[in-house]
Amino acid sequence: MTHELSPCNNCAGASAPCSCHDCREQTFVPGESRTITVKRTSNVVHTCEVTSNQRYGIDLGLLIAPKVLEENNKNELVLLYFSGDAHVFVEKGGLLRAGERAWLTVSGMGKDGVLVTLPLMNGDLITSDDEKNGLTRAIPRAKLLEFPDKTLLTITFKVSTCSNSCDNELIVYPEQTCTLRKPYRDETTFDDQTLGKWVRGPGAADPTDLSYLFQGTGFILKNMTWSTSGIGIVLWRSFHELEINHKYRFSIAVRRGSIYDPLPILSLRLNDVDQTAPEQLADLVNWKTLFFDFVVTSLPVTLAIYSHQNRGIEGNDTDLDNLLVEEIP
Ligand SMILES: [Ca+2]
Repeated sequence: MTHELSPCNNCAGASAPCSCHDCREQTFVPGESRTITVKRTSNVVHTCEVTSNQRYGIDLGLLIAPKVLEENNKNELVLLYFSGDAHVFVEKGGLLRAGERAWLTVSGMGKDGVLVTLPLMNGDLITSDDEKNGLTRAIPRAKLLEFPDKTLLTITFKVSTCSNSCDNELIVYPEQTCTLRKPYRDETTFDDQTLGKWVRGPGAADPTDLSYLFQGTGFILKNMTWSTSGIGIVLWRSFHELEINHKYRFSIAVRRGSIYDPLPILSLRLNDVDQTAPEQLADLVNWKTLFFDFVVTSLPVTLAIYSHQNRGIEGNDTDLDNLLVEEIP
């Protein structure tokens, strides 16, 4: 088999041209037992001369597939349960030898259906620390977040068997896969001057009740209650995409929307039941975050903001922003 690296990494920077691009790659399946002949070379980078041959008595079937350290026992990489980067780990032993080269990639289908490959090592030298303790490399969290939820990630690890030869053989470790799980997050900021997927309820029945106002860095939603009655659901939405037994937080930033009495009184509801105590909003300046946490037991889940103040045009005015439904640990 001819592998895809051409010219090989070691010759790319050489001062003299090198023609030995026909590198070979050895692939095997777990459990397979095979003895390979590996050419050992000198450390002279520019010549690629083979100065000695050495046989590794390695049973390739005993090579241990790389693993993602943060994955759970269901073979899932759940971003919700750790912070920062994930890490690929290759056990010490096997073919981990300081000074030799390795290729480590994580790949999966990107959002647009195109295969995305993250090169964690691209012909980089294995260090003595890697050889001694096993090799660990980070998968940047920001890169993982660019994949869709439930992406099947494939981890591929290859090593050259000499640091300087072009005529090397790449040994491919058993492939590892795990499923990426991203926490659910759905935020409505009103910055596009729409309600997004939220629906106006009887607590803001008149089309003129709700309006958008630019404040600082974006738009907020104002409920000026021009209707004759301001009581009832202001905004609601049914969620079909949440997952049973997963935990979520529903939150919104609110404050009093004008100097006129009476004060607005709001609560948050889950399936038509109050989950926060009705809260009177007296502060015209500072936002207050109303929130509650819930575990999904059946679908769909209907979330709502409920107005308990039964007044229309006089007072009962509210500012609302940043409606957020997010999965939590
Ligand atoms: Ca906003």
